[in-house]
Amino acid sequence: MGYKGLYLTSKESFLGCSKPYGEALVIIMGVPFDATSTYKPGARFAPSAIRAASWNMESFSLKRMADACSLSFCDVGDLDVVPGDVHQTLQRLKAVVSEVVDEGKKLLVLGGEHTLTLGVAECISGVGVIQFDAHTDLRDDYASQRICHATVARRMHEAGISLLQVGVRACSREEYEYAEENGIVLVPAHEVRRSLSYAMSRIKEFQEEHGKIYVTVDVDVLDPAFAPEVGNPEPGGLTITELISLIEECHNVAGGDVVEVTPSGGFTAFTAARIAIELMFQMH
Ligand SMILES: [Mn+2]
Repeated sequence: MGYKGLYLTSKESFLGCSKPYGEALVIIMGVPFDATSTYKPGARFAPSAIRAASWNMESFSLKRMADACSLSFCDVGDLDVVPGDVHQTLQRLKAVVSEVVDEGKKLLVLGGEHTLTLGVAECISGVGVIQFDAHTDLRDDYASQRICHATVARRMHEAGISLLQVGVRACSREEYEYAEENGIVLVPAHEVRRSLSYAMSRIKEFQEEHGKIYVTVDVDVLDPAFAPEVGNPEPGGLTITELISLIEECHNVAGGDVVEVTPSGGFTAFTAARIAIELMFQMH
């Protein structure tokens, strides 16, 4: 397994019920990386915190009448990142993701900072990206960085990837205008709160247009009441129930990630683990 041997370190698996790599449809991988944080660092600690949370959660879902441990997934551990070097880390990430995708498998990445989405989504051909996020991340540069958590959506759009951004409530006028001019669809948080069915219909439309989708969940899409431990908390967000309902509308999911959790002993890692479980169900 070329790159996987070179770049991955082993960790105890998500939910503690990982299947052998060869049999698995979904590959879970942690990316413990947070070099470009501009407010609260610590997302590098999230993959292990999310796994630890998952060991203390029920894998059986009463709502779905299904057990997440019966799903076909393999947790391959963490990417061997290059601390402080976003370019080299993205290169390593792309190498591993390409190999996994070439084998016909789907990726579910546990971040890490949001920048890593660039290294995953670009390797899955023909996907439209549904981005759950408080922020548009459409800046051309931020804090003198062109590749960082605040520019990730802009770089994806420039790479030819279509975007639907759901739960947004923090963007500059320039970012808003860029979205308008470039056909990037925004479903702001206040629209989601006003009408969940409206948000669902936009997700459905986007999927009909793009077929395969990639789902990136920046956990700050949730209101800080539900997810206080994130890199850039922004009041006025979604409830976890709303977010799960929207994730359930995502079908034909070719890949996804859960990013920007900065664990510090609270419950946000549990929330992130729940989101990862729901994404994994949608990938089967
Ligand atoms: Mn964000």
